[in-house]
Amino acid sequence: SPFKDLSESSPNASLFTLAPLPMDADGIAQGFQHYYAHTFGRDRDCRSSYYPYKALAITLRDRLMERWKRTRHAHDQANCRRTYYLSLEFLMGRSLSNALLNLDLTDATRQSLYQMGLLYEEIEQAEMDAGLGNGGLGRLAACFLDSCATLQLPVKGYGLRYEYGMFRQLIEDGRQVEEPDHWMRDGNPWELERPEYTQRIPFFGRTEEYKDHNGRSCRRWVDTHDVLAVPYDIPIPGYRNDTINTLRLWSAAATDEFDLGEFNAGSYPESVAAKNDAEHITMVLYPNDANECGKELRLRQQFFLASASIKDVIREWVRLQGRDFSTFADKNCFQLNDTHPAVSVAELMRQLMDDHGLEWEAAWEITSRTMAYTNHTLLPEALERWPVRLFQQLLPRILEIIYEINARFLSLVAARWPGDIDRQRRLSLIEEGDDPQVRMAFLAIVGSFSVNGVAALHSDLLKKGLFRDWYELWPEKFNNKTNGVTPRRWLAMCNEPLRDLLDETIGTGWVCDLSQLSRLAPHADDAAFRARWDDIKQANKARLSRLVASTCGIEFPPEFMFDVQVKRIHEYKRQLLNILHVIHLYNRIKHGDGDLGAPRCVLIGGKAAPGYEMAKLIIKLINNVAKVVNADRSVSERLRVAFIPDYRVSVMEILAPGTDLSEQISTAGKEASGTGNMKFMMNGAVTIGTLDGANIEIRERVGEDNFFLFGLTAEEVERTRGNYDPNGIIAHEPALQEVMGLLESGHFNQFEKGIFDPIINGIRSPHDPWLTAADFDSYRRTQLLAAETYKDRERWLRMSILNTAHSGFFSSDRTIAEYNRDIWKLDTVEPSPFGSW
Ligand code: T68
Repeated sequence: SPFKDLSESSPNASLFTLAPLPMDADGIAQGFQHYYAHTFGRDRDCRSSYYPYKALAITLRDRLMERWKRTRHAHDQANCRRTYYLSLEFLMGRSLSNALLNLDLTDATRQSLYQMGLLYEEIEQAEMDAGLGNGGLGRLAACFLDSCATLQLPVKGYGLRYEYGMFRQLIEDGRQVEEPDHWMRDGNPWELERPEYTQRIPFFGRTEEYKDHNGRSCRRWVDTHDVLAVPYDIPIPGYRNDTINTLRLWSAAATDEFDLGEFNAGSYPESVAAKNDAEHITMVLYPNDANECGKELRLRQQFFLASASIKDVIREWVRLQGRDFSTFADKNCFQLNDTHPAVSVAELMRQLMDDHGLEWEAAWEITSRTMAYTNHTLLPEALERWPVRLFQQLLPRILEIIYEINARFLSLVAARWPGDIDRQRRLSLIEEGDDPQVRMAFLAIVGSFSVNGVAALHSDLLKKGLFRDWYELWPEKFNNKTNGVTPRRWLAMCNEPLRDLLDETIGTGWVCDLSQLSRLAPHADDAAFRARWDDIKQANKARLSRLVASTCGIEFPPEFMFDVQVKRIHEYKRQLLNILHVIHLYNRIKHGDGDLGAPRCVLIGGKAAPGYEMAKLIIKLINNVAKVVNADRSVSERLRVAFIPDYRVSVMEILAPGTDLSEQISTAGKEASGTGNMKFMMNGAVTIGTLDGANIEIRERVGEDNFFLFGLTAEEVERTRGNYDPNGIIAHEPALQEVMGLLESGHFNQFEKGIFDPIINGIRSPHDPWLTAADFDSYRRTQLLAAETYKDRERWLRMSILNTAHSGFFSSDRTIAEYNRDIWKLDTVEPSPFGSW
């Protein structure tokens, strides 16, 4: 191994004491030139924007490096309690602009590049999004890391270094086509490989009993096929505070003996195949945002993350504290981002018992005081279950431990509710049946001291519905943590003109204390301020418009109302309701009826899971409707529609600032929280939405006059089930009837007969879980009100300003402060001074 310890040489301290690098335009220029010319060997003939980007990124990374080391050192010195955020997804997007903002180097960099004849705006585009997530859950993890670093909390993220991130979405003939996202092909300048911390992760094999040196009978996992987990660290800079936290991503690699055994048996190709198999674990992100598909590779990913991360934490524990685990639970906390890493509960038990010799009781005491679980969905089809037989094969020792946890837990249930067999069946970690399943959410709840939902309504519904029995058993575990988003990326970085106006109006303190935005509220009454707000919104709309023109080939006039819905395509999110309303507007314009309020541009974007046929058909419908609407001159002067392909973090950075109306129209009770809703609100969009997820809290804060509410409540949705009659509703509502008539006539699929039948049948089905027809009329009327309100410029601007002013609560700094107050209980840690180590 090239990572042997030094024996003779002993490097002196000066080797580790980095001098602070210059943090000004000249320093940036020097670093840039060094890497561009000396390291990459490029000159003026090179026209690619990639090398300037890479030279700049490394110049910045150099400036992160010393602060990063000082932060790690301070955490070690403080011997502080720490949290590990375990997540299969971190949707980081781009890092360059964020690093510049947080290091306060944006202006210096622009200036020094400009002097070298380069435009920053062009160079920043060369960075690929790190799309290591599906949507809200992965982006939340990224916002949380930013807030933890900004609040100087000792929190480390653990995830997987997928070779391929979220697929790239192309639209061909109106349909989604997926292309692999080989985002690291040209390298990733932000990562630091750490092969010296490689871990071995066991799979397959069998378990056996043996006697330890005290004659105690123990169990162990043997004959395993091991895979190496190699860590890569990504720096997470806090906002202008010198703290740099770490996101550690694991990459799978084959062990040496993997090939040797086979090689000696004379079958080299087989040995390479086995190697491939090991390395496939972190090859690709699973692109399903809701329903799980029970694939073995996915379970391998989950265990790989859990096992490697726990080993890493224990390695550090032993390095700093030795082999005494008695205070481990006081000093360590794992936050599980949904059930995806929930196998950690059993894996921590295994490592404590099998690798470190603890008894069951001691190991359980530690585990159940260390784990905390966040739930992100109420949809029953999204609840993870794994076939017992899969566990048996892939993770036999883990299954044994899960059985033992279950046995002990069920005897506790029996003692509390004697004879209540049905309750034991309901609460069992194992769902019985032809193909018994492990219920991962239940494993997470049993093993955790905290269980939280992500918005007030969602946490409430968890207690009343999905986890009712559990709440009855352990009410003290349950709590709410309403989501938030980082105001650095989602306001200061993506909306520079607005940031400057905010700085000028209320000072700069809002960036780290977003509640200060409330001081904007009085300015909503100031006509001169509104005019400046308007100018900024118009400029941001012009930028959005250029993006739509270049990616969709459709002109969006900035004076139209910009109505935007971007999120994963899912039936419960009801992109369909949106497009039905578009069809309604089209129909009214064609009939020359009455006033529709302001003209509008409707933009929809989002990816469908590759196997989710209905979601893909909805994309096709949106594109077909767009084609008809945009091609009709009589319509397109009042209405335009576009589907923006490959929606991702860097696209949202342009959309949020340029949006007037934010569509948050899920069937009530289905969207756990939403976080796009918060990004739009911060940037001065007004929401049209149902009483679902965090919309409820958004409306509470901005006031009912500044929010367009429609639709059934979650309770009404539940009551409607069983006696829902969409055909009756359609027959009694002329507007909807005409929309259905157009759809059913094949008006949007003239040459593709019958393709939308599944959509039509869905809307007309009394079993439609999303109640699209039930909410249509309320939606239509509320949309009309929004479009009329938009025409009253002063009124609308006031609403827009008040939305930003009351968005302070939705900062992820507030969310993280609550996680810390109620769950993590960490002390803040300042980095050690320069040169102190
Ligand atoms: C989202 N969930 C919720 N899941 O839908 C959203 N799922 O309401 C909430 O705001 C957000 O989480 C943050 O709390 C997801 O994004 C996934 O992406 C996902 C991925 C894999 C498997 C299951």
